[in-house]
Amino acid sequence: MDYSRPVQLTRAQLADFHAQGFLILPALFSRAEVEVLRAEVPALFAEDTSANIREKASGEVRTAMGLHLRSQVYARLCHHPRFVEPARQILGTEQLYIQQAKINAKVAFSGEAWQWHYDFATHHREDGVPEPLALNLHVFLDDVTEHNGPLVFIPGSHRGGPVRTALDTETTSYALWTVDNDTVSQLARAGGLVTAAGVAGTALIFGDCLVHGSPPNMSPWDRSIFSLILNPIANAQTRLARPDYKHHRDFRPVVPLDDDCLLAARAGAAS
Ligand SMILES: O=C(O)CCC(=O)C(=O)O
Repeated sequence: MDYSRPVQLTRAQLADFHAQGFLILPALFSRAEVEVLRAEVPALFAEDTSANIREKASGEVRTAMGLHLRSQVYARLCHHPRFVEPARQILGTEQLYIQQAKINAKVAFSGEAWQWHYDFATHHREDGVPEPLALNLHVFLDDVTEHNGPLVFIPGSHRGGPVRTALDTETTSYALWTVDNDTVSQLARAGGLVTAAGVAGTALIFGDCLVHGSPPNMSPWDRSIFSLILNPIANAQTRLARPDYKHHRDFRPVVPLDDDCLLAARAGAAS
């Protein structure tokens, strides 16, 4: 991977994204960059804030939200050209705002599931987002394997548009609009299932109607993934019901920083 230039997706990758609904970009961020990101995590998880949402059973942090407002390093990551440029390319606009910036952790032995869902169900029903355009961009902060609670995608499940959902407030501590088993079976019969695994630094990009979920982490290995949601400003939320950390209200366009912005943050901190 050439880390010296902003990543432009190839035509084949763009075609794949539209056909499958997601991309897996192995080692998009280097080990050194991942270390800069990981170094922030203990202090963020230790904060006593409603933006740190805890697992139902263990009380461990399940998701830590609003991160670009809580950490300079994560603010840089949200403006990283390797995230922003592909998002601009896919969506065909430079006018994107940061909708959500979080880490989903799954602690060894106790990290809980994310039920089958697609993101637009929540964006539309909770926040009044008009169209399923938002992109979810992930970077793995740990190696993610089939054992430690990886995301599982149903390829092509976005193609028929939004499917039926119901609000699940019981299964986990995070209320989610979920897809029922019959619909998942039908979609998986057509598209199969893909496990999104890779070494730390691997990135994912997936669309707002792609059905996905992730199993509990019963392995002895932690699993943390950073997730940035970028949405076109023209498609912004129309209902400000949820807290800012779940859907940010700053609709200014995200402007990419230099490609070395993460390593520069570490150099700045050391000097
Ligand atoms: O972190 C996970 O396992 C699930 C994340 C997810 O479903 C999402 O970002 O929409």
